[in-house]
Amino acid sequence: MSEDRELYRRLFRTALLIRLVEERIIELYPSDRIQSPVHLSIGQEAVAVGACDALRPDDLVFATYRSHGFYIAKGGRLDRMFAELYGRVGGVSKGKAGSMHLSAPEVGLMGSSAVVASTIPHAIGAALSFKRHGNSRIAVAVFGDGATEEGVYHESLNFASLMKVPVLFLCEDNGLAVHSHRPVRQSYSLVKHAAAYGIASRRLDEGWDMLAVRRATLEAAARARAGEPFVLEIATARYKEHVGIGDDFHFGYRLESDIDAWKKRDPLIADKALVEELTPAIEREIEQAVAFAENSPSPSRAELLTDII
Ligand SMILES: Cc1ncc(C[n+]2csc(CCOP(=O)(O)OP(=O)(O)O)c2C)c(N)n1
Repeated sequence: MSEDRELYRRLFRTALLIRLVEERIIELYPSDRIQSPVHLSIGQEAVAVGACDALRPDDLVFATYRSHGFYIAKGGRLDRMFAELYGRVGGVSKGKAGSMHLSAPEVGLMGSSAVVASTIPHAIGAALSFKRHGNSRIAVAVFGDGATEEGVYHESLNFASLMKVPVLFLCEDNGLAVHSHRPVRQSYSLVKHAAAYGIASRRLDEGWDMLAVRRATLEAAARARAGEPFVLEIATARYKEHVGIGDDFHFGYRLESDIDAWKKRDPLIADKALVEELTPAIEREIEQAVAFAENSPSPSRAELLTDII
């Protein structure tokens, strides 16, 4: 197998794993065994997969509440993720964090947060520490386009630019903040805006293309590693509703035809032969993780006040 083909298969397998995990979540959700709101990333997998593959294992990622994709792409254990969603002690945070606050520090996913933009300054702090220690690691702040309307995003750009910290700002631009489209919320272009802070940037429109995302991230990460903060904005599409497992086209705030246009280019839909080949083994992996969650006990009352701030 050629190197290119092998790389494509590796990325494709991880992306398909993320999609099938979230489709399993959709099946399980009505049973109420998942004790947490869920923000699905179906449609956006290529960003997490392409970006994480371009990072070194010791680079740190700080994510958002839509973080199943980044958790899996960074190498987090699937059984502990399902147990976390179930609110069980086998979960990554003993069931206290749920879907919105996944973390897997052992593989460099440092945290996720329901508070929009709140993990961006955490990434800056990590990057500052890398700089102080003189090592070549980078920190990646992942956020949606809506997060760029928070003051802390702007403060973070300013601080990163002044201090020249090794940070990659990675924007998943799905064009929506809950039900509001980007043009009614922003009058600026992210890349022009970065330039105003003296920060290099790039926008990638082909957010369905895992290899293109990987290439763009490799370049951006190299700049960040050299102490040049970088903004990488990647266009993508959220197929499902903002929070929950449904399709919400009946609300009329977005068009199904726009999403269909993304689906036509989505390799997880277009490459049927590879989906068919890889699905059975992935489904077995998912079932083992679900079984782990089902068999993990609920936390006892004595756990109520442990490990919390
Ligand atoms: C500080 C803060 N303000 C408002 C909210 C309510 N809220 C939850 S998600 C969201 C939209 C965020 O959109 P975006 O950053 O683009 O991420 P996406 O959901 O599209 O992935 C808002 C406003 C919040 N959780 N935190």
